[in-house]
Amino acid sequence: MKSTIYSFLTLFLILACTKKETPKFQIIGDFNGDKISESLFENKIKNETYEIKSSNSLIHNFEIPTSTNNLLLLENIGDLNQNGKDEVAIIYNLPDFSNLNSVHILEYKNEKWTRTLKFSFLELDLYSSDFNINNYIYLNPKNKVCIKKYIGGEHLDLEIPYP
Ligand SMILES: [Ca+2]
Ligand SMILES: [Ca+2]
Repeated sequence: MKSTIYSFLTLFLILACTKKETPKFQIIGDFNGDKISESLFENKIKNETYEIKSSNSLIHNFEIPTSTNNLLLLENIGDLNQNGKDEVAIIYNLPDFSNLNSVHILEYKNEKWTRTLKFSFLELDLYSSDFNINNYIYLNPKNKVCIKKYIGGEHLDLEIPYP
């Protein structure tokens, strides 16, 4: 009886240890414009190296620069330029003590992830309980892309040209 309990315990421990790490960030959208939703999630390649990987194997991975401590944010912000592909916002976890960080907007173009926009952002905002990235980049009623940019100590809502 005792050995059976030990066997179960061992099996439980093995299962617990081999359980896959749940990705911290996982989003759903149509990122390649084939009208089928896929997921995007962070995936550990090795030690400190991470990538953004898709459930659709046709979408190539995006390696997160090792100069960062991975991500603070990964969000689907919708199809800003209305070309059928959802854009992705990412914020890197920068190993510095600065209050300033940047929002990077990526779109999947010509078989690779391309940065279409980058704007400055007050990192403290991210820790506010009502933080929503859709207040920082959005379409206005005229369907123009707007960003809330942190510049000169204040937030400015700006309409900007977008690719
Ligand atoms: Ca798709
Ligand atoms: Ca798009």
